[in-house]
Amino acid sequence: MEKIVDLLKDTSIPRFIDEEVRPFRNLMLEYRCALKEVETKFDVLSDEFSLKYNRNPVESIKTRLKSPNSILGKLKRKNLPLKATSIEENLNDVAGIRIICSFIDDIYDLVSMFTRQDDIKVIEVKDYIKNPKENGYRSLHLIIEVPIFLTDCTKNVRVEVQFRTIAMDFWASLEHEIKYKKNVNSKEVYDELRELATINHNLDVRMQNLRKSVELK
Ligand code: 0O2
Repeated sequence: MEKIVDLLKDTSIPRFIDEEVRPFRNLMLEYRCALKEVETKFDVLSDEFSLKYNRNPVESIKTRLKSPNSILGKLKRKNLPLKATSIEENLNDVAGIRIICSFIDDIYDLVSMFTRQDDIKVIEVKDYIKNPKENGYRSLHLIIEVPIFLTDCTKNVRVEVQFRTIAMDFWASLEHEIKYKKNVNSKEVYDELRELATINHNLDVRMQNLRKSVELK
């Protein structure tokens, strides 16, 4: 919460944000609850899958709540009102969960197990594994709504779920580091990262084929 206090000192942000502090806090609480709900669902799927098939499809799970600075930055970039209701209506990625899987097939299995749950409403699917981004980025993104049960009501809350293999996550993490932290933007670096993405994908495919051939033996 200190961060929102810092933001109040930023004169470029209109003063009416004062009255938005409480709704903003409530909204963040809802996003935190939604993340817990979704994380539990993947813990359950992973536990049962492990028991059934004797291997774990989920390598790790990371959750993150977008920082107040990034939220306000995104609202400003999109020329949207700096209000809690505007966050709720327009931003899909305030609550984010990343599921890192061992193999590509595990991603599609988990997506199908997760999205057929009765209380999950799929809003959007972006399959950057089948259709990688121009720069080579691969991952499968879902925007979903999950109900959370509060003291006096039930609310459907949006969460972005990203599925990656270990290899995809390795590439994306380093690409993010190189691109944003070091602020490098040359064609040489872009081409190299793109080529590495292809090598990375081939690695994923070969690992998966190897697992399948070992399972058949
Ligand atoms: P952070 O810090 O991970 O949250 P939208 O959010 O819908 O306005 P867009 O581009 O349509 O924007 O969403 P998309 O394509 O679903 O991508 C959103 C998130 O995917 C990003 O969130 C990254 O986490 C990840 N992502 C997408 N493209 C790339 C990429 O080329 N490289 C890397 N490393 N990650 C990518 P944020 O908000 O950018 O960051």
